[in-house]
Amino acid sequence: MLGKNDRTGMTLENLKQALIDHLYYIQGRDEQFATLNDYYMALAYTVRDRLTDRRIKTAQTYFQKDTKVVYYLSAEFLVGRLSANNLINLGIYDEMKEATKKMGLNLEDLLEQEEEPGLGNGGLGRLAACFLDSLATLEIPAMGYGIRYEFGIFDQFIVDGWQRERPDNWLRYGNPWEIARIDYTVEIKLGGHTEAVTDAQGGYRVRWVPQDTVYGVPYDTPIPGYRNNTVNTLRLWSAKASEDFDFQVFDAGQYTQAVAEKTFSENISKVLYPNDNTPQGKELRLQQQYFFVSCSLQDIIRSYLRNHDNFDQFSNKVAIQLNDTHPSIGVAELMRLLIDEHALDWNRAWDITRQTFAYTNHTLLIEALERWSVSLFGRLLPRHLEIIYEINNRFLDEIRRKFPGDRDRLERMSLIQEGDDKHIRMAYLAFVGSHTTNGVAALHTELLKRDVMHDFYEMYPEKFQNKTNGVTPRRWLLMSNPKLSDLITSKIGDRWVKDLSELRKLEAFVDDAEFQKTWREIKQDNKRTLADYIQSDNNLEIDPDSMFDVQVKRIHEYKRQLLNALHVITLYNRIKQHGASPSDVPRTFIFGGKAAPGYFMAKLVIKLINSVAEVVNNDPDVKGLLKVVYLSNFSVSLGQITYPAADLSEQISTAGKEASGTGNMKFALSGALTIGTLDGANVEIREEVGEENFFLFGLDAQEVMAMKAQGYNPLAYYRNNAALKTVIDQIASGFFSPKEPALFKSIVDSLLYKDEYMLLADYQFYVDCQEKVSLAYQDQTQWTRMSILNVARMGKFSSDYTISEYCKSIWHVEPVPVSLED
Ligand code: DL6
Repeated sequence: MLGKNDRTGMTLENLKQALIDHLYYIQGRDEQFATLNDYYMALAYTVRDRLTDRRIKTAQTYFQKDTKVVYYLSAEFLVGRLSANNLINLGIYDEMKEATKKMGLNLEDLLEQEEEPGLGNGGLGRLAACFLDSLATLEIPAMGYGIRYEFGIFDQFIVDGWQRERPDNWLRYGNPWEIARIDYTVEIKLGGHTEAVTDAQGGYRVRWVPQDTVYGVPYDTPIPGYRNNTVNTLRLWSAKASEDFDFQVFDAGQYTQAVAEKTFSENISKVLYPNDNTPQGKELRLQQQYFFVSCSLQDIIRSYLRNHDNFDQFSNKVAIQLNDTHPSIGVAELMRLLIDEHALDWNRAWDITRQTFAYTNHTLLIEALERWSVSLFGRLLPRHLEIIYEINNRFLDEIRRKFPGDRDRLERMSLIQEGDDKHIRMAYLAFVGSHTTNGVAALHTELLKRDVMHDFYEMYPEKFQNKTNGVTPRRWLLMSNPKLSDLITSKIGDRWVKDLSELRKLEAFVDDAEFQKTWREIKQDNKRTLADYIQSDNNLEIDPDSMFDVQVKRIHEYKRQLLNALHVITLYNRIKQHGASPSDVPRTFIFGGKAAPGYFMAKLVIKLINSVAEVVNNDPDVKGLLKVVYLSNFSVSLGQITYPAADLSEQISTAGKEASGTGNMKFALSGALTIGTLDGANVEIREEVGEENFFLFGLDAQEVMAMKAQGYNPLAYYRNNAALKTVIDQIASGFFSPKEPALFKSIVDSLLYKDEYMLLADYQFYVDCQEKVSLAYQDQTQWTRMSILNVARMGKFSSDYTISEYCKSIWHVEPVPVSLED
């Protein structure tokens, strides 16, 4: 029977034997010479065997039952390290710990060997990973499709306060979790031209004659559900040259050129673009998007046709979610495949396409909405450009019928932005080509409807839905905060792991002094763990008794790390001027996050934070009261020790700019209190945890817009606020950069003369609110109470809940349990 034989058994003895076998037969090592990495690989293969059993059984079940399957298309999957998660979900973490111990090894040391696959930039990619975990846990037939980047998000290191980047060669030692499925390789066309042909029935068809072709090779990673038999698949595509060499060039004696061209086509899956919320419009990026989308759609059709001989049931069996616009070329590609390759007529193909796709929007930043230059697009995808023009013509006709004579509206809603340099608006294509569009938090969805996609909302209000983001409780509580998890389980049982709303039961213990004490001790332990990490990585001693005030996320002007830095300087000045006051709570300010390598202002903000740290950390007058730390190379793994150690979570974006945020949820789930604006999911977090347990400050989205409309003048704030003026003057005069006094001039100028993100308007609200935080922190009993209530009321932000809502009202899919019995 599956799962019970020696090869895949779950007993301690089975696991130990499997480790030894894999070490010997796969790694080719005996115990005497094996390195830690060899043992890690043996462990990963041991776990993978057990997953393979279940993965095959899962696939068979879906096939036999001909279930509807959700396909989640995403250019990013930031899955984090897999080993511990897989052990936990399989329910063999403790057995493996024992088995490794018996072999004289420490399981945690082995788990540390795993390279983290950095196949994403931040929130969007990590959300996709949480969703995969939830889909498998909820037993939903599902598959993730993306790109197997050879180089993930760059490694960040800090030199003299500046961010430096190094390529992330994560596949260097091999990846034991993936299996290449060469048999499912597909061919992708690029470039060239189209021509009209007549088919056998005398009908008119279009043939795409490409300039190049490249192969997509799938690599499968198993995604197990929590303690069930479901193991879904994440299928990532790697580009492979279609011929080993171009034989014509080769025959002409140009051997090296022939090889170089081969490498060139393999560049498609070489590297992840390191931009978060800022698309670049580069040709390689469009190639990447088309490459993985076409591979995936061909694969989906192949799989569908195993059980069907026509497309009548396609949208009843296939639900495809577009994670942002990155895969939105899928709308045109599915049309092309159905019309050109499977001979469907336009209307039928269009119905199927729209009933199959749904689109998630993840940003309100206008500059982040993807647009492709028509000329670039037409060069790479000539057939798709024709299809998009046809979709647009029909769509414009629809608008004309509904709003006769409204020319401005036609221009505003057209999929093609006219002008000297025409562009395709990918968000509009995604909307028009799908049955549902959703935002990722209630406020975000409202702003989409009211503002960014208002015309579309007027025309098709029923197509808009909200699906507030969530995070998986497995990684973001059970795995990253084991002590808190154990405490919670000891009080309310372990059902919360699969049903986070169970955490509400913790409210019964909120005033229990013993429980509060243990709660505090656990936070203290987690703070010590982070302090130890900082000691070894930053060579900096921090005090676990100080308040850990943490802002970790991508560095972006709208996220306002700079506002946080202004507050640090304000406190520093106050202590320098007046000495420590009784209300001063010792604080450690912890920052972390990567800036896009080409984003000058974001990199300058990192330099400023590190320059402030240099001054503050070396000034004896503030010793014991203030410390500033920059965590380099923030990642999923580093997040796992950072969120559980935080006292205060900084969620301070300009209202109306952060679509949702998910870090805000991870912090609160580990008992940090939030200081935040009414932005993204902060609004709903505050509603859930109670306004008395959340530190709110700043303008709301309406006020931001109104103030902008009136003509915002940041200089007035500077002139009328002495403390703020001092801070900005210090930055401007080189107080933090004595060797280069004008270093931060662009930051100062942008604050004083533009202040796009309204830091100065929010500054005093923020400083005042931070005072309230300090006061609250002095009453540790009250603080602990608030911390417990934050955790207890986080049920809504489980990605299990989010996914169950997608299943119910977008995908219309049901759980399909998998049995291991034959
Ligand atoms: O929905 C996941 C995540 C949100 O939590 C963030 O608020 C949002 O900024 C992020 N959006 C993007 C958008 N685009 N790109 N590329 O990363 O999505």
